[in-house]
Amino acid sequence: MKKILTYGTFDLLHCGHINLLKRARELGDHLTVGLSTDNFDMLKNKKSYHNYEHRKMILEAIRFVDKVIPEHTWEQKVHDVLQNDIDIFVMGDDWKGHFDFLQEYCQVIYFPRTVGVSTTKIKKDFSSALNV
Ligand code: C2G
Repeated sequence: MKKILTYGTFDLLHCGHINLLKRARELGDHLTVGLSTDNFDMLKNKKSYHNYEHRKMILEAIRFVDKVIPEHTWEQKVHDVLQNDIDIFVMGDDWKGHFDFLQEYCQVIYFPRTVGVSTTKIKKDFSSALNV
């Protein structure tokens, strides 16, 4: 069984997230997603609209996602790769190069980001539409 791993916040889920999850899952037989906890989001200077439990529920409903684990720290990736017997680590290419150190443990693939959509843009578009 070829096992895939990726990480993210996945707030206000959109087609960019789905494209990433779909392509990741299509590389193998099982996709684990390391979902950023609310505390880790703060370390990433992010404030999610949906809390961790709701973002987890939403991800677990996606047919491309087989398992969701919490992402608490930047340092847990090697442990997660080894503990989950991961073959391929995947991220969008806005992270290109950041996780090459994992090549010692698994294949590392960066997929092109989906252009024109982001959680930040969704929030901005809503706030301007509501003139807030
Ligand atoms: N993504 C994408 N296209 C977009 C938006 C996002 O391919 N238009 C990808 C990102 O590159 C990432 C994944 O979707 O691989 C999740 O995006 P975020 O929730 O923004 O994740 P991020 O905050 O980048 O967290 O340790 C890694 C971090 O937790 C990554």
